[in-house]
Amino acid sequence: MTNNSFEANARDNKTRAYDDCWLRLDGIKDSSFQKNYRRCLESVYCKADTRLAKTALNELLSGLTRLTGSSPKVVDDPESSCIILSILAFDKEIDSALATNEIAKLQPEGFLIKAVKDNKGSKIYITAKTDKGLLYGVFRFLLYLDQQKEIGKLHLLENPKNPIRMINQWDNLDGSIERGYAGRSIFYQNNILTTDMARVKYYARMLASVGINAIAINNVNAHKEETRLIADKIHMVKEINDIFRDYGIRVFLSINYASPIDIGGLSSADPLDDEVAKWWVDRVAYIYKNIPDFGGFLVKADSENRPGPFTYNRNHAEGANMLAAALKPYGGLLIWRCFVYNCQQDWRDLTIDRAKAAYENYHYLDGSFADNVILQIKNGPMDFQVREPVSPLIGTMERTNQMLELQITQEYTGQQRHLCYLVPQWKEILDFDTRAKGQGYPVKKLVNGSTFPMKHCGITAVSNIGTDYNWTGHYLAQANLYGYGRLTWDPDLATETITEEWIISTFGPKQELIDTISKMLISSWPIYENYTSPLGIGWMVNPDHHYGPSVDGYEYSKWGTYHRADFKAIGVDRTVAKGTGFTRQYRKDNYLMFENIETCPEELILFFHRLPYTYRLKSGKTIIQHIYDTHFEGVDQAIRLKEQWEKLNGMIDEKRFSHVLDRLKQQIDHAKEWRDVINSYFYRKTGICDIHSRKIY
Ligand code: GCV
Repeated sequence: MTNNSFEANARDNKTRAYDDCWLRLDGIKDSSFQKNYRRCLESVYCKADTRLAKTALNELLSGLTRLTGSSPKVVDDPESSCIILSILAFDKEIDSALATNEIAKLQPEGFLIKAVKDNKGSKIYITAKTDKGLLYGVFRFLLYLDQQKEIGKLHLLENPKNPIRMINQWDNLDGSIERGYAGRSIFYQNNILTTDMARVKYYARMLASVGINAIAINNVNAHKEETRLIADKIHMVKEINDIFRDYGIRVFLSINYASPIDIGGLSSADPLDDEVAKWWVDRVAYIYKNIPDFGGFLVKADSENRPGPFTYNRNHAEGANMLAAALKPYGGLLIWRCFVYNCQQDWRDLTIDRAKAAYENYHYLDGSFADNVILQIKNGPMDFQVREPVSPLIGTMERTNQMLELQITQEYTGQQRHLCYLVPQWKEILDFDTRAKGQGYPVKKLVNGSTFPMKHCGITAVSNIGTDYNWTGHYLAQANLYGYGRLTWDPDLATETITEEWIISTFGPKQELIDTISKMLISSWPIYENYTSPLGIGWMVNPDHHYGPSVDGYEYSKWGTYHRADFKAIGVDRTVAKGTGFTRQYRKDNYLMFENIETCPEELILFFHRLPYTYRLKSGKTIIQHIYDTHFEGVDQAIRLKEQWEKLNGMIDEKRFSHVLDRLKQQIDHAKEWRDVINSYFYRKTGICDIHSRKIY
């Protein structure tokens, strides 16, 4: 690519319309900083010419142009001062400039970025073992510059800590998005591809810039039109794959388990039926003929009325392995979701506990899955509630590939109308000690394959983006997508570090902005929890769309989502001693911790125990008083979020300032509704007054 064409690219108005995110690369504002390193940023040397190396070079050139205001030149000889992009073993002379002990530490997707000063000038090496690593190195370098950090100190050696770092789109071909809160699908409209593929490309850049390397491009609920993606609509997948390939992202499809019936003309989808297996072998061959680097399938089977192997009395290992065998010759992966539970429950039946379902359906199958099957396990045993314990499946399966599933889209956490920054929640999940082999085995060390050997593993999450001009509906919800990517790359990064990075790339380096927005973001999940669901109870939302309070919305329905509040007590007893026995699904230390009311973490106490409203928490408050207090406090905190933001008036452009302000105002109104509905419900149920005599309706 010539200098001219990347300049044209950088000027592309369409692209500019999308870059209202952390990739805006607004410029190195501090002019003295700019002056010191100017020369180094003026020339780029790159011999590697694979597809991804070209992407890396183009990203570097256009990124530097945006950052510095002028375009660097591509040089044929490494000059005295320049940036050197290199893939190891490609250019021996360049390799020799770098320390061999460092190079030895690089893994295939890792990179080394190093500033070296010699008597000829200063150079910056961006080096990797593969072109993919090089691309990640370039993005890290650009975002590092954007952080206004000193180039002279550049010395970063990073390897991703999770092999698979994935995104799940819940996009339907008609353009709708299940649980989408940021407009329509960026991929599809009216059952065909969008005309705006430039936006898809921009999304690929955003994802690659934080290290995402896989994406499932359609909803796990795959219906009629989506089923055709593996048949006459394969060209749509191919076109999307062509874009993601250039950013090192493998494309997966969510499939319909009943495809052999729905589009194959067979009478069965029984995984042990030879005709069915052969149908899939042929289908998969067809897909790989069209898309040789296709990633594989993501499957939601026997879940929420979707078809699956249970229809044929087959277990899920039998169901998954048949598909995995078809994918295996091509290196394809089969990602199988564990979100399987009885969704036709009777609330009167106290013998069923939905929380137990995933473990009951999968634990006994440990060791029976093919080596290209990965179980995708939601973080909690229920469904992305504001707070849940970690799923007991994670840490108790020793011979099965696993992936953690998180939800970036804010289905139960304010639907991108409320500010709810989820990085602190994800950190808690990743740091939860599963006790898999004793103390010191947190979730992050399970899903990266370092506790029990796994051939494939990692983290995935449901995306929160759409066609909204700002990608995520609530502008500040971009921080969730950014933070998710950074955490999948390195779950050990501190929340504060990720948050600060995002703020600087998005709003600039002004300290007051960083301090205020960090504080707002980091406090927002506990605030949301305060005015919504107390003590791990969950589910007190309006049915179907899940927005807003309805304490009994799901209480008498078929979904297994009960809090069982009556006039005396609230919560589900999940102990072995008196309840459903869910606690026993954990490793012994965790089982005992949750089982015992004294050691059960209080924020989850009503998830595990059924308690009278007069039960005293460690704070000395009764449960009922805790409910009242947190709901009043949550609203006050939401008001303070708005006040904090208002102080930034004049420091942020008007469009973003007023957009966020507007969302924060809506949040306050809605928080008041939550407060009043919850407090009134429990006041009327219990007849117990608020000791502070505040207004309860
Ligand atoms: C894609 C929850 C959501 C559903 C979602 C399902 C799942 O039940 O409400 O919209 O379906 O989880 O994760 O499969």
